Amino acid sequence: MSDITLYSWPTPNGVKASITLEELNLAYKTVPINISTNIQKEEWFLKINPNGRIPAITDGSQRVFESGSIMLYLADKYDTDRKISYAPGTPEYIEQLSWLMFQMGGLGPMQGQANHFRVYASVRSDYAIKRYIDETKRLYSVLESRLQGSAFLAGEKYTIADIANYTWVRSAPGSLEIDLAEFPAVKKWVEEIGKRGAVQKGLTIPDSGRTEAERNEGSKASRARIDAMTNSDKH
Ligand SMILES: N[C@@H](CCC(=O)N[C@@H](CS)C(=O)NCC(=O)O)C(=O)O
Repeated sequence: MSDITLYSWPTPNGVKASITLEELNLAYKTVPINISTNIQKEEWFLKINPNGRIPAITDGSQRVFESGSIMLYLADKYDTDRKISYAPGTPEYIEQLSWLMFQMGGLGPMQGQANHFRVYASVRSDYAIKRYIDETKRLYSVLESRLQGSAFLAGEKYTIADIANYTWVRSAPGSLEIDLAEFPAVKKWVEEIGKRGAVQKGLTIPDSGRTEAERNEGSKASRARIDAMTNSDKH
């Protein structure tokens, strides 16, 4: 029996949790945490995630924070049919863990910094924009090599490792103007995963009141704002 509450917002990290919950067909309540209003820094929320970020879940008295640990927790506890995960102790589980950590320690932080400097920053740093977009693309080329020879990241089965990387990669054209045609196997994998009903539903949880097209328009306007600034790098 589960008693799950999801605290989230539809960002690349947030939807990892909602997609996983939807894939596992679990019942859960959702508490929207609009991160632009900083609720995630309030005292009550820090008791659920001391890092003051989304997503987080509670399952009864158990709190779980960090999107990667939420996915592992849900898969280890509730994916008894192994629909979206491999069983602990198997070589495939370690491969799944490796690609999950690749996203948590590499792709997420690097693409997050690329988003910051390209879309949200209050100064323009061409150095930082180039550094983080180049690194994001380098990580995509690692995914490309893997997906050239494997249907999914951990092997022949779609798993939480795919979900974790997918939510970030799918957002790159809209936020960073990265053309996925440069990475054909990654593009095909994104298109395949995007057809799944649980993925389509999870991407909309919680409702932010803005469509994806509106969010992408917002990113475009923010990039134009940065482009209009003078580069602040000192040489
Ligand atoms: N490593 C964390 C990162 C979480 C994270 O950075 N969440 C962002 C949204 S994608 C957030 O809450 N930002 C608001 C803030 O930093 O205050 C995870 O994977 O859960």
